Amino acid sequence: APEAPEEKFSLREVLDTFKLCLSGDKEVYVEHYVAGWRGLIKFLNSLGSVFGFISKDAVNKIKILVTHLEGENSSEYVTVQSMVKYELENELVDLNKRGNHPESGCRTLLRLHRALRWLELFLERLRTSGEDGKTSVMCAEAYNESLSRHHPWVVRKAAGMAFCVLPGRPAFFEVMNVGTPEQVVAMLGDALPLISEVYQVTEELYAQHNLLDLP
Ligand code: 1Q0
Repeated sequence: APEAPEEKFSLREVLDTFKLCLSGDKEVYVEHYVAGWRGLIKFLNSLGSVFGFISKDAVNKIKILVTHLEGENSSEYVTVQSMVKYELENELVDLNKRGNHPESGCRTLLRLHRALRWLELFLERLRTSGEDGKTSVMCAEAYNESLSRHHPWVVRKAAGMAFCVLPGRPAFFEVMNVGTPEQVVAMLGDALPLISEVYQVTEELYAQHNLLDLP
């Protein structure tokens, strides 16, 4: 049966949402950040049910952020900058240990932020790899250099097993729905600086406010 069009992943769409993420004065719009992740999760889901435990957690995080975006204080959640300011000033963040605010925007977005670093490293490897490059190895290396240090052993183990069943580079490129491998590589070249800038801006903001280790 043909896929519903809205379920079909397109790398270009994701690229466009990440383009919209940064405002002129380098604030990060939560709405577009969330939309970018939605697109990526679509992609993840198309890879099969082995990735269900990953996509479930990501969907959960997105739901939490959407609740803030649509809640009574929605105007405080327009950008990551305004969210950080609002939640810190109103003591809505658990800073040292988990407590009354397990669903703060700050700690929730931090999890996605760390995953964005994984994405950046993975896509960079994908972009520069040869035709016979192994996506499972690229993915594992990117993970080990970033997200893995924030995960307990059992999650690292499960992630490692999931990486093993990733499709090869050609199939992977196909799912991206862009065109020839050369066109995918070109588009990755366009996308990476954007993703990287969104990551850097968020990283600096979190570092400034000492939020990089939120429980
Ligand atoms: C393509 C293969 C995808 C592999 C994704 C690598 C990430 C592995 C992460 C596995 C952990 C998931 C289980 C839950 C962990 C949570 O404990 C953890 C911490 O949260 P908390 O509340 O317990 O403190 N959660 C996280 O670390 C968040 C992880 C979110 C991962 C979202 C990954 C979405 C992946 C999208 C696929 C992108 C494909 C790239 C190619 C597309 C081209 C643009």
